[in-house]
Amino acid sequence: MAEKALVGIIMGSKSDLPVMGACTEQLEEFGVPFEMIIASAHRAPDRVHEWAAGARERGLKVIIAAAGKAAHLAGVVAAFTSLPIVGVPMKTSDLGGMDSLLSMVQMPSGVPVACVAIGGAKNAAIYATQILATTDPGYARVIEDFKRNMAEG
Ligand code: RP5
Repeated sequence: MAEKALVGIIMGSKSDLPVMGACTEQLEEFGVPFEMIIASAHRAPDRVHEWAAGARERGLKVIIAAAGKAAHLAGVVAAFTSLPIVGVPMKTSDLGGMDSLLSMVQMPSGVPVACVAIGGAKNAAIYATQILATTDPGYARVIEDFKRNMAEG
């Protein structure tokens, strides 16, 4: 049986997949089981609602939400779950991703979304694992090893 997902990844379009590959690769390297869905806050709001509302019950501990342009996805997901959300603003052709970044990071008081850099898919994976590591010593060791390797170059 496949391991139960701890991280949920949602993205607004299949066009986000190439960038989000850096996120899934990092989670795989860390041994973090994840589930992934493509569902836009604008094009498929009902799907987003259903997925986000059931996330905690499915066993997820943290959600990574990636979207571009008027990037409401992370905030909409945050509206439907008490799990922590890490947003990944996508680089865009018209405004270079500033549109995505500002849409995502400027959440109103009371509905937080943590936000990594434009295209920061790998950091989202690391941050999500760090959240898991607050209660899981195994993931804490994984992060400590990762940081040690990075320091050694
Ligand atoms: C957002 O709009 C997606 O997250 C994507 O980054 C952007 C463009 O989507 P496509 O037009 O490529 O499907 O919803």
